[in-house]
Amino acid sequence: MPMNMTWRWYGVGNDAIQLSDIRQIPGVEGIVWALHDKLPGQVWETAEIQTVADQIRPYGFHMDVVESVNVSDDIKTAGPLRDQHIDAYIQTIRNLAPFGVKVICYNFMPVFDWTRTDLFHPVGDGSTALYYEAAKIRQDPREMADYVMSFTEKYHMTFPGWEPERMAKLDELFERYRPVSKEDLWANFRYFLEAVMPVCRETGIKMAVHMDDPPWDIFGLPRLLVDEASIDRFLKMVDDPHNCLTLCSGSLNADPRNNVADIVRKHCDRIAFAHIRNVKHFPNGDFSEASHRDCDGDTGILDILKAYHDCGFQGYIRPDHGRHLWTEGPGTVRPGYGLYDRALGVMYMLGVWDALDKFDR
Ligand SMILES: [Mn+2]
Repeated sequence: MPMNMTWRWYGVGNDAIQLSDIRQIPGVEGIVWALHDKLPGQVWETAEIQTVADQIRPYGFHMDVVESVNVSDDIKTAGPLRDQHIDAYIQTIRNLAPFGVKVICYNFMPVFDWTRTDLFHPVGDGSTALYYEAAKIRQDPREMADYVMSFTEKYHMTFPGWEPERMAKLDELFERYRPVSKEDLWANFRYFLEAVMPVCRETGIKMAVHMDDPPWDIFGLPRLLVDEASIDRFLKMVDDPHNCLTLCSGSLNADPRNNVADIVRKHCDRIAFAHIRNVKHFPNGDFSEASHRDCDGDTGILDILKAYHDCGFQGYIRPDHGRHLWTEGPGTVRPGYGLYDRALGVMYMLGVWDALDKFDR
């Protein structure tokens, strides 16, 4: 104790998993939530937040962590609506504060959010998992976007960061990002953070940026939060205790050179939210997501949990993506967000944590 175990849930009518199911998983204290029908740049209204609060709270869960309040392309590219969208973001933070929200997870990835080439790749034991085939990402971004969007069409399921409204204008989006260099993107990031830090100080809400997933440039688009050096730069750029990390172990360790446990030890006080995900690497640069068990992947889950425990981590933590097990498959489950493997992940993490609490004093 006392890290705070949470569970990402997509909302009524948007997630097959019920809050009553989640309550039966030992140790889950809070729901990581969002208003998933909001487009980047829009204000989250109090009444809309209240609706979700009324769903979550009767089950005894807190709603301290929001994932995600998405950052608009105008903010990322310094487009004409940048300041208007920042004002909307600030208003959203103000509207979230009275509900007890403590952490906003977001990302600053250009065009695409997380990127995978197969959402239901066979793991070998009958389960499936998200998979990244390096050769496919060297080709046409449209092909990959069409693949991901085919799930949206077939199963009426939209993915955060893959809004159909944005993906319909993919060529236009690429045009907008074309003149934005990596240094420009850093400058736009800084502009955004410096604008929202005052309301964060006022409300106590921490902005916790998610790592880029995967942590390298894709399709010629720059990506910023990719390794220890870029995380150092980010934290120094806006050196405020409200400027924090969502340290996603699986995103970072998609590049096997990233030692996540070292980063935990270095920046524990600036990690507001820990995503625990295990990844298995293949020699050709492909990777597959794996069960949370340390030996099923290469991410070093035990080292990472030990690092958090040693630091006395008191932030929020959740199982990140899981495999799809048993009856879970296309159409019955959000890719990466099934019930069973994430529940197993919770128990694995709590098992390790409880053992460290008891024996590693
Ligand atoms: Mn993550």
